Amino acid sequence: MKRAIEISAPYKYLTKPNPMVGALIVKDGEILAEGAHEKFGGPHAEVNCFNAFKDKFDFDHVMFCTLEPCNHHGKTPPCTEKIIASGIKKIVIGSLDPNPIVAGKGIKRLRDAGLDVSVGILAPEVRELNKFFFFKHENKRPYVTIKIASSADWMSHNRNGSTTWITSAASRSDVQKVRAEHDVILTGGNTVRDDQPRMDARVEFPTLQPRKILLTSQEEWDSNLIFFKDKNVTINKERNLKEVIKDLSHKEINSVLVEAGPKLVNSFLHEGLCDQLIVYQSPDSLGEGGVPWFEDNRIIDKCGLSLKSSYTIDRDKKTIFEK
Ligand code: AOF
Ligand code: ZN
Repeated sequence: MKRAIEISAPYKYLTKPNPMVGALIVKDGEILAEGAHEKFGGPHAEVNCFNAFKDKFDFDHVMFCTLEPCNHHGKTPPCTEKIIASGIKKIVIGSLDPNPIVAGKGIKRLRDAGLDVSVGILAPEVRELNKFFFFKHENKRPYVTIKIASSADWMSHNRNGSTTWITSAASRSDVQKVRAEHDVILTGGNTVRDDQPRMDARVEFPTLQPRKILLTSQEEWDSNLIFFKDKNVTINKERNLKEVIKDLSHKEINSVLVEAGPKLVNSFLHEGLCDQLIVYQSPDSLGEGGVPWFEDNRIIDKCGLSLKSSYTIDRDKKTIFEK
């Protein structure tokens, strides 16, 4: 199962919002075929694994699959039918699929067809790898990450509007990876107007780009702004953030990254809509001329966030708080 998880992981940025899944065919402790779910909308891991297997099945073959095989007609036909038709008799599954259209039904179908099914091998590892996927289906809403870049004295920017980078180039490049991990980047009108960001994931590996959502009451936007160049933007005029997130819950979206100014960030925090806060913090202070990130100094605690990790990136510190 460790190997099945391992072969699924490289497709992290191409399968989202689908889970990373790996499958193996094993006989007498030897791996005879491997397959992974390689891209969103593409064949599932089990199918790729069967395609890599050229032999005939007997009673000693076992299929290992990190996630419960699907039993629904989605973008691809159900894996359960393919498994049953193959003639394999035993299957070992990492974790149940939390997606309500699959959950438990895949396993029931396999057992009803007479297969020997074991479940729950390295389930915590499968879960951890597919954290946003599990969160979305178990909580019926996407996981919300807020990312901020802060001065040492917790300021966001200079009051006089002068634009200097607060954090180092290494931190800003780390942010690109965080963007690539999420399905949506959400920002506000002030940020798009003042900072002129592109807000795409500029990484050196292939990735599906996150969709962009702009929360704004402004009617007209200059489509020449770089933010709008990739035609990947939805403008949302909804002011109630709970409604914004609720609306996303019905879509194929597991995670949202909020990259905005203090006003919108504080609104998300006050609504308790933050599952993870990532702070990139420079060793330099902005002092009197700075605009503070937080309206309430205890907001991190009040949101139920606690310190998960902290380490240095170049001259900055990256700190992650999580629920
Ligand atoms: C599997 N094997 O490799 C994966 C599964 O739209 P579809 O047809 O691609 O189905 C997506 C759903 O199927 C996804 O939300 C999850 O529940 C399950 N993913 N299942 O048997 C796989 N990636
Ligand atoms: Zn499937």
